Amino acid sequence: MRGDLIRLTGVRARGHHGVFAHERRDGQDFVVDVTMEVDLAPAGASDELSRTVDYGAVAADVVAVVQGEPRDLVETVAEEIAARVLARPLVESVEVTVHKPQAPVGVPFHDVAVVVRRRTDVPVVIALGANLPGPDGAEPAQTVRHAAQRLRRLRGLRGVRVSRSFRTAPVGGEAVAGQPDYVNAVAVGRTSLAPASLLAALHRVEDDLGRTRDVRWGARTLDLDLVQYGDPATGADVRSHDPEITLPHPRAHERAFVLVPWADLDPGASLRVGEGVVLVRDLIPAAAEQPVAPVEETG
Ligand code: PH2
Ligand code: MG
Ligand code: MG
Repeated sequence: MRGDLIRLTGVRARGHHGVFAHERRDGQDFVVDVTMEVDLAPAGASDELSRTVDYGAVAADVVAVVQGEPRDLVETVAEEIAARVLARPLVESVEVTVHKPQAPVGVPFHDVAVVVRRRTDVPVVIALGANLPGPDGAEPAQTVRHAAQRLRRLRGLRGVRVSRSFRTAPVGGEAVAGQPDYVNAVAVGRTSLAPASLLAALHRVEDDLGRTRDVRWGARTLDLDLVQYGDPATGADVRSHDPEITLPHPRAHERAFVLVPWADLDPGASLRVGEGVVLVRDLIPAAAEQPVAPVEETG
């Protein structure tokens, strides 16, 4: 755990977990510690409870599991608590310790505990685009390769795979008229970061590679967009209408510069469009008039 933490310790409740009949019958005390990795900067800056994890709610999760369905093993109890805590938005990873100080150990002892560590692991899709040289004169194709490299090393993002790069005509009518062609690619990976934290990390990469934020839809050194967070095929994708972070990306389904690299990388990929879920490759024909061609690889 390398980021900010919320630590809740010594939550005590009575449960009937254990292998022995007398444990099931009589019950005993269980004591639980939970450490959660949560990006605390948004809450610290806004003073809003909705931007962090409510430890009271986590304590209630713990008690519900301890007092709930009796299990043979404390391992199972710990696993269930970890799953509940991880299901809360903003929790990146969790460590759960379940102590059983009255366990039937047979000799005098102080405490016995199990510790499980679990991490959120959500599939994400990121679109990369560039159509201006970088501050050091880097060509857009080079900037996209550089950005891909940064994504592979980003804390909280794992298993990153990046598509080939494609040269694409600017899409967006009036707003983009006269802009140079773009180089676009798509990256997929799995993250433990909450959507807002991942987006903030993408913005830092944009900034580091010379992005200047001036006009909306203006030509840019580098644009990294979060296209999808979670897997819509299992209904587990995040949907957000927050203007700061709209998910899935509201225009991805009609943009060949996203669809073509994405399907090239992952032919079975699916995207939520309204209430439906469609294969990315099936959306390409409707965007066929938008010019997209693989970038020639040089060396
Ligand atoms: N990005 C836009 C607007 N238009 N067109 C292409 N071809 N590629 C882009 O990445 C792109 C665009 C706004 O982000
Ligand atoms: Mg964009
Ligand atoms: Mg953007």
